[in-house]
Amino acid sequence: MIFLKNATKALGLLAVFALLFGCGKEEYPAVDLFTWKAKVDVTAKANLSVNIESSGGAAGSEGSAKAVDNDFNTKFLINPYQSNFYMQLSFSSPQQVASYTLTSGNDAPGRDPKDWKFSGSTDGTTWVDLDKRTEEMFSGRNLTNTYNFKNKVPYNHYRISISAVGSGSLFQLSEWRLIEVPEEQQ
Ligand SMILES: [Ca+2]
Repeated sequence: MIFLKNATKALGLLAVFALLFGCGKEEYPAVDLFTWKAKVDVTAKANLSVNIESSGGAAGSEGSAKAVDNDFNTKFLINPYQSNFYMQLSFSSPQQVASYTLTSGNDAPGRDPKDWKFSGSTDGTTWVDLDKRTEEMFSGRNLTNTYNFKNKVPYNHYRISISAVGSGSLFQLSEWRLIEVPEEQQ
């Protein structure tokens, strides 16, 4: 009983110290609720184009449309993959994209993207490099990795140029999503 009483006293003292010195107090950044904008997945507003298509066409069972259908259980597959391969999403009005996700396929990790660059363009001709990744890995199948970077400019076109896959001569991807991130959240 004495031990319990002492333990209770000790806990009480700890609680007082915590209150006095602010232990455990959460710190939130100042947010103006009137101007705050949420991060938004804008993929559905865009049109996808690719420079290498699946053998069954864009609308085929493993065509490029499957990379942006918001379904992790469908995938885009090309055979053979070539190192000049890219996918492009184009918007009718510019979007301030500063994050994207890639979701690995259901099988064969060697077909996952490994090296790539992510670029933005206003006119679809002149490109600005926004993000570059090398030796990327997916730690599981149908697994989503998120890639964040800073970008203040709203672009009409975004392109991911995949210069290497894990191994072999095929490429596959379950999903590619673009996220609009307001400047104050970057
Ligand atoms: Ca999909």
